[in-house]
Amino acid sequence: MGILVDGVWHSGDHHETEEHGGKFVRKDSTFRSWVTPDGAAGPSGEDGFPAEPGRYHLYVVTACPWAHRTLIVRRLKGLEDAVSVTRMVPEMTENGWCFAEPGAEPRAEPDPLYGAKHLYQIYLRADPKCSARPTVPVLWDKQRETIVNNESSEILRMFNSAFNDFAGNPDLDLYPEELRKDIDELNAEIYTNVNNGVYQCGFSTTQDAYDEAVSALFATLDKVEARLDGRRYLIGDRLTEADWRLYTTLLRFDAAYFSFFKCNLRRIADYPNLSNYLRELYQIDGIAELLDIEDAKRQYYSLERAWYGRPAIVPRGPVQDLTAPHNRQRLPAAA
Ligand SMILES: N[C@@H](CCC(=O)N[C@@H](CS)C(=O)NCC(=O)O)C(=O)O
Repeated sequence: MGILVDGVWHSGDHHETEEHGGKFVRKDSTFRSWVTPDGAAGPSGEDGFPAEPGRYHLYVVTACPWAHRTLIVRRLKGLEDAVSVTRMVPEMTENGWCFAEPGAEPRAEPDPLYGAKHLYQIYLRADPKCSARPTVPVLWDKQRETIVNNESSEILRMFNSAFNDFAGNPDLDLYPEELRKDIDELNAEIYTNVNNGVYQCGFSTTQDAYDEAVSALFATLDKVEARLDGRRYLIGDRLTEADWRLYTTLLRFDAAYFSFFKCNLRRIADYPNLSNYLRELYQIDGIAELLDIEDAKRQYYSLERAWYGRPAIVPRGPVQDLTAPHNRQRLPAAA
């Protein structure tokens, strides 16, 4: 998990937890411009890029929960023809994320734009003096040949509203005006304690930091379990971005976070509401195929090499069936 400093690539682990008492503190994303329908500035005055079909490219690792959520919204909005995608190899290497060799991977491709080998080369193309962690997802502008944005929560919002003129599903709104306050509040807690919380459990380098993270994670999961008792979805009777942001963590939980990140007080399978809710979302048309859970296991366990200096061993289990029926029809959903 290397890092770029002033345009120079440094391999190795650079999480600097010792500066934060053993806690994992995620760095803010670097590129924060916005695509808007007409190229006007973004919601907080960010540089604007105009939405145009075929102009933007998404670099992802499907195993990454942050990248996965942008793929989900791209799919739900019907943006497959408008925004192209390259999937990278789901394995963390000395050189960070890598593009696949032609034909070598079942679910990853070479870089179609520049023939790059590593993601950090794409960051350097955007800014030769770049200082950043080369993370996925990356939204790339083929015309200006630069990174528009590498923050998934923002890419998700752009896909939701900027490309409606050529989206297959322009009427779908995952962040409706009247629900924004509730969505933002839930997102904040779920991001801190769950989406990022699992990483804090896994990346902590002191017992206290881990103990704090694991308590907060399960306190929030317990709360969400209770919330889903009377509501079909997180906000109520309609799916919003809050659900899809939670979904990508729930989907990886039992297969990766429970074991590899020591998030092991309970499995999602042990929560009746969360597990049924997870299966409902997984079974929505077009969703399951966006991630093969084996890729997620491969991605997380690939860290064993960097952490323990030996080849990674990917565990066989757990046995789980996300296609099994769910019971969520008992709660009302909006038409
Ligand atoms: N805040 C970013 C986080 C993205 C992120 O951390 N992605 C991980 C993959 S799961 C990554 O690329 N990590 C590489 C690294 O940290 O070096 C977002 O939501 O887009």
